[in-house]
Amino acid sequence: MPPYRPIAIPGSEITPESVYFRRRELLRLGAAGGLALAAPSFAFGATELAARPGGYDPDEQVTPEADATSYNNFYEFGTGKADPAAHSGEFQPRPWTLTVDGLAGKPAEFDLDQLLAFELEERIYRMRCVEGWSMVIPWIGFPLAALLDRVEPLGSARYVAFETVVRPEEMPGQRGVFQPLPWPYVEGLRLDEALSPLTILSLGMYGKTLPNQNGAPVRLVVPWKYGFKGIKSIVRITLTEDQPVTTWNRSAPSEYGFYANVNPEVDHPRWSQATENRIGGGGFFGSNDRPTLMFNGYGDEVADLYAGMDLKANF
Ligand SMILES: Nc1nc2c(c(=O)[nH]1)N[C@H]1C(S)=C(S)[C@@H](COP(=O)(O)O)O[C@H]1N2
Ligand SMILES: [Mo]
Repeated sequence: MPPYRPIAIPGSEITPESVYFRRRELLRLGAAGGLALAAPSFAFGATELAARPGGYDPDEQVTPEADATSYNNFYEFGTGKADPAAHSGEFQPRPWTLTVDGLAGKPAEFDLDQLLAFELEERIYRMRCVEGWSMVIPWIGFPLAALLDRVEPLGSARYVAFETVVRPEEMPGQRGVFQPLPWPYVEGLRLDEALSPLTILSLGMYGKTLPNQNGAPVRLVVPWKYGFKGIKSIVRITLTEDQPVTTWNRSAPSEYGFYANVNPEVDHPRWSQATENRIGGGGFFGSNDRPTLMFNGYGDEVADLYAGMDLKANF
């Protein structure tokens, strides 16, 4: 069973003028609507989530769009959760150039139209932040593997490095007196993690192009890892032989590992990772806390990547 269902947007429907995705009924995922997702090929619909061992609530729902676009981490626009939505209005995600280079037989540059011409799919993924909150987001994107295939990785390539744009004139968090992080924001994956069919480059969410605060125009989504792996507004992807430097690991190595795998047994030094607070979705009486699952519940798909590794030492 494939882990996703193609969204089937013909390339001809995507033009520079209408960079807008067809809104789908399945975005209306609700208690009743979720049942419509029971198509056998859709592994991450609500019904499947409920059926997974280790058990998410049967009513696990897509996070309200208003929450997913107003509660963000994107330090280039400020360190508060409301800052990215409030202070990303000046950011210009078009035109855009994504350079893919390094240990590649055919390094290349991709503009937005070329990225939109990849076969786009919708993926509803559970997302988990190391801070202890989680969401369920309907992304639109394509497997990173498809992009990497295009540039023909050399046999010596073992890792993939990612880099966010630096634009102090459009990103208030990069021009303040207080610089919370070194820029550019950088991230990395091992090549086999990057080639996992679950790993996508996202160009949209909730049936639309990405809002600036969520990483327009193109960002990484790696659903079994903590959110900081999901680097936003990417301008460069580089195939490397050595393990790349990653922003949070460099800033606080004892708190944020290179692997960033969701592992409820490895506490953050200052707080537990055993449970998570699901943003939005009610919880009128009491909390929205739920147990955190190993690999964020995607173990069936990705546990093999870490066979033989000590995931407490490599967190
Ligand atoms: N460039 C950049 N990418 C980033 C961040 C950032 O500060 N800058 N924050 C990361 C963190 S900590 C999280 S939890 C996710 C949040 O993504 P979301 O706002 O789409 O939920 O983005 C990640 N990607
Ligand atoms: Mo995060």
